[in-house]
Amino acid sequence: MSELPWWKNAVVYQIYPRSFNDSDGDGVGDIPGIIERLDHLDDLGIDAVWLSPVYESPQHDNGYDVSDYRAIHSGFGTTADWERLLEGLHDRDIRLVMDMVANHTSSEHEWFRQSRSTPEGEHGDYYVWREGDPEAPPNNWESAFGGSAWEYDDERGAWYLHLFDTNQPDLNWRNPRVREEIYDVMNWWLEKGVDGYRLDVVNLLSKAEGLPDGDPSGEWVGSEHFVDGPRIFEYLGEMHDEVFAGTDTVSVGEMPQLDLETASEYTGDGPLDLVFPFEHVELDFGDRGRWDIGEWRLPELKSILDRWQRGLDEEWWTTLFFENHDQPRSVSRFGDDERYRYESATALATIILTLRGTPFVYQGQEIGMTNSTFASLDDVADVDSVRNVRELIDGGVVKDYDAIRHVVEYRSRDNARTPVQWDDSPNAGFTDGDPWLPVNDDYPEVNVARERSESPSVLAYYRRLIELRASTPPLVSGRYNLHYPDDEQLFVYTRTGDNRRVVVVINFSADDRAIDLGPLDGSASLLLGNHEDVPESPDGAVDLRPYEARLYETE
Ligand code: TEU
Repeated sequence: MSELPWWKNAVVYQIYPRSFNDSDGDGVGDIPGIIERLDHLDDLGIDAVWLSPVYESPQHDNGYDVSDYRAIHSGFGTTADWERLLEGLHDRDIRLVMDMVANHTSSEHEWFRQSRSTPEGEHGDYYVWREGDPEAPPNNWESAFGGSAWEYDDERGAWYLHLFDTNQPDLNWRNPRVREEIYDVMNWWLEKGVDGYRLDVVNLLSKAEGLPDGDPSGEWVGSEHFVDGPRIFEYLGEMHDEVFAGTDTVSVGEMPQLDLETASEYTGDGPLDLVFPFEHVELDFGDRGRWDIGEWRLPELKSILDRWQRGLDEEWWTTLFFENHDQPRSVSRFGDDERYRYESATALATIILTLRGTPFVYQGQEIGMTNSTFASLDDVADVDSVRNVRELIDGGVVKDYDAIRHVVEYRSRDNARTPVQWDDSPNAGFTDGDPWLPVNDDYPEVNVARERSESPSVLAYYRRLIELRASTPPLVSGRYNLHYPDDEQLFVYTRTGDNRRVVVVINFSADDRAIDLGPLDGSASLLLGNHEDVPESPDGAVDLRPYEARLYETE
């Protein structure tokens, strides 16, 4: 496997620093807190950490609003702490992938302060400004967080574009100085030893010439004019040449509304190594899109994953994920977080860690953390949820919070952001203070300490699966083949290497299910399963229990 770049062999673990571990009792996670928990990552066997933004930030969007790209957010620690973290990770052979937010900055960034106060100055053209009637925004584009994507700035007497929060003005990528500034920042951290970047909303950098109105009936109005925009390949090609070329790093582009064909242009011979597609986590959108719950069925999930698995050519490589800091907890969403929490969390782990691609595991996923409860809108911290829900209430689409609470508790990004549950002490061992977002009530049952001491446990299964993946070449680079595509319960596929084949058999349902593994009989041996008492070799018809997953190896 030595010819593969490291990131094709890697399992990546995402840390959302605010919610990982608090070392100083202020209720907010921090870098020294991460350092205290490095052995947890080491035990898990992961190869790289993707660290959500730790740069200086007023934290309106928890760090995705950067006010100084070269400083560590004071609430998270110091540059010296960050250096200790890097060293601690590297000592354990774990790489560090930083998060780069290049589409926008915080409105408190010095560039934006200058830009709004001195239009004719050096930074005047760093953002997307339009003059005009203070009552009428320049076009009908919408912010991802609800409402117009434009804000009128009294100081400059002009509108600025913000595809996200009003505190997150979009940078003007047409300006070559802006592009250079970002590459400089990226190179600055690379010189400090980071191993790559996850690039926030990086397919939104190029906005269509003239900023034309979008189709008003679109799900994200205007997106056809800024998703994969006209100059995006030029910008990312330049970024590749200026930053990534000749380094042993990884680049992962986060890309809303990405389709498979465009994805294949971004990777392979394209400017990036990897992309995050979202089709499979939009499967359960309802009529009102994200702020509604739709029915989803297993054949549909399989069909989306299958298409992205097979990609367009041999070189194709993708990311594998069910969770991140923007997604609800997968066991609550796709599994059963009550009766079959262990079983369904491990079935999901099996999928993420045995498909073709680079798996990304989000903090807490490895212990089967679940969605939380948010009794009122005051309990919701996430700017995206708060703004969108307010808009739905103000627009009369829903009567009040109670009418949409079930959707918030299903979908809100805060579900992923409740503190990691380390043990059953107060606040789950996350903090000695008052946590910035309440700990999920289920922490006495769901926590790392308990998962370490109990058998079976979600954590132990993740650990074994990660180990197995690392020692089983077909699980990394083997060909992928789906069986039973239309079956409503079974998720079965093979990963075929040069002289070994792994068969993955999952009963992704809460019912018992028989499957005929006759063709495998005798010659197959069990590699791993998430249930006890599994025969070493399948013998014709096999009875699978709810959410049972098994991996067999055959010639
Ligand atoms: O997210 C981009 C993005 O598309 C999300 O806003 C998404 O629409 C939403 O989270 C629902 O899934 C990235 C970051 O991951 C997110 O945390 C930031 O808020 C956003 O960019 C702005 O930087």
